[in-house]
Amino acid sequence: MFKTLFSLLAVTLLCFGESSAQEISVIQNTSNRQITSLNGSWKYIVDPYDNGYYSYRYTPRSDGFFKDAKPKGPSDLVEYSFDKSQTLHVPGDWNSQNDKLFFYEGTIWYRKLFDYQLPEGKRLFVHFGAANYKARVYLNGELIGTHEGGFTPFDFEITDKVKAKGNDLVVMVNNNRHLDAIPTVITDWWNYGGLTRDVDLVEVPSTFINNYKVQLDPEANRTVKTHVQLDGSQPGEEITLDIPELKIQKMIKTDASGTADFEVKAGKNMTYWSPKNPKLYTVRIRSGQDTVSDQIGFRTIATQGTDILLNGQPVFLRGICIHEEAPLREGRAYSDEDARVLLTWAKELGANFVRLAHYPHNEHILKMADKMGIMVWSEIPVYWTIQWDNQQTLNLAKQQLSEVITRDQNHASIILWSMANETPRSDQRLKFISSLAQHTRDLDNTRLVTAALELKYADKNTLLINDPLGKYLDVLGVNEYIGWYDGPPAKADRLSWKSIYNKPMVISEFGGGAKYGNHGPDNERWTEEYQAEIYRHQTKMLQRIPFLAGMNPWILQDFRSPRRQLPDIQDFYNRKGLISDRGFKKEAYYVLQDFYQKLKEQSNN
Ligand code: GCB
Repeated sequence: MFKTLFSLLAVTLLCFGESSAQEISVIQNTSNRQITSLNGSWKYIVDPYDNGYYSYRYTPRSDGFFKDAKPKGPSDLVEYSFDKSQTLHVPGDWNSQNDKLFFYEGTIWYRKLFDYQLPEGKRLFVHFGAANYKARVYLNGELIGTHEGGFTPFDFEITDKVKAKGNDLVVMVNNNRHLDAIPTVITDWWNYGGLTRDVDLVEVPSTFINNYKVQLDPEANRTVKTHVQLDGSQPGEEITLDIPELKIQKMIKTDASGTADFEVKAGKNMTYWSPKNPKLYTVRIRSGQDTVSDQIGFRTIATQGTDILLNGQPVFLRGICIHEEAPLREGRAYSDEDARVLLTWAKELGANFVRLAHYPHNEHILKMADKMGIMVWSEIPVYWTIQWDNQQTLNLAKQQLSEVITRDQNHASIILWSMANETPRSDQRLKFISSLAQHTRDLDNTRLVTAALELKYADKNTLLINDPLGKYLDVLGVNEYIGWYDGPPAKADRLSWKSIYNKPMVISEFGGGAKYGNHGPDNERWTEEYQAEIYRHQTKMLQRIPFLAGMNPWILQDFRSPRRQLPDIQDFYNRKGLISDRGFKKEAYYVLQDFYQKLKEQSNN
């Protein structure tokens, strides 16, 4: 059985938004469900010509690698074999697991065998945390679904296809870059391919809680708003919300579409989530045989003039950008442990905020940020050059937004949804991104909308924020590289900033490159001294900007990039990290740490 047609087609008046938007059907909070992990060793076949998919006439084959065929006798011709192939670890990108795959872009076929005894009346889904970039998923030789987009979750129901013994799950993953995709062909990060996040079998009752949102109503004081969407339900099913510590228990019936929307007033004793006190409440939702439990923090986030208000109080975002790369090994980050190390470094730096650049990161880091009290900027890879006129591309961007919002809408840590990074001004781009902003607000009005804009000079000494996109944003993100791509570090001393908007601005990037251990004068590129000098001048300049509400220097750690080739310095790393790829702190780390220490002393977050 596929997910009920009903839930797939449900166009729901979404949680606390103003107008309707398509609800994405993906099971939320899988780690708190009944799961069987399929992580571990998977057999794989490298297929640069898509030979396992296309015939020599370039038509799809009916006997492709998804059949996992074996010769039936000595005369039988089968020109591939999963059984005889090597293995890759899942989760994990392929590039960092085998030297020969370091630069590989194309198709890899993965195979996992498993047994599963599905009890009568239960349903089973195979859930992928992410697969970069396109995935075609087959079970026992049959296609069960496809997905596009490298950083968001998806699942397919296999209730009627799973066997008690000998299931054969094959996934064709392809990470070729495309002009009309999100992201497109040029990025300043590694195009890690593969099953980069957890893969699980999720067992649920025949009617189950597919999606829920339990958040404070931004419009009403201490009101907990709840939205629940059941899958497989009859109208009028009972739903119970339980927050024992707040003595909240509320029972309600779903409407004809299996949805329930309701609100409950929390008492005065409710503690708001904040970096100082990242209080999480155990929240339980029950319906029939299904119970989902979560740890949810309650907070509000809003703007007032040029301030960002957390729980009604102005907050300055002391941030740092992070790519989803493993801190202490090569490749994509995917674990709780990776998240702990990255966020501990950010915390030691004095940060209360991180920008998870440039695409949705894995869920482990959001859970960790909730627990550690770190506010998060989350974004989709609408980066640099996108086909602004292409409706399909816009749909894809919206789909990625829907998927990440559905997955993360209960994480208190996320305060900002970012629509795009450094996109060139044009009418088409304005239409595209403003429509993403509207889509985001339709799905979630408990967070603010931002984008990382490019800088404009009004004259030689004045920077002016006047990008027309600013009109559609709550918070203006601005990337600038004064001292690196834009003049020497001391140039920052003579600049003043103006904005046509009465809105908060966050410097979403600044920085410069240094190779750890490379020392020299502070005007010599790639030395730690030069990088530290940029941070000294930048931090002085930033203090003079009246509408500055936060900052996210670029970046916590050196990261892989195919665009950074300089031998002995870059060697395919972007070196703007404050910490080296091996985990060593550079001089600039300490400059920023001192600055954040001073800011911290002046604030209560
Ligand atoms: C940027 C981009 C970021 C790059 C960075 C750089 O403006 O947003 O993705 O990595 O500059 O290092 O040039």
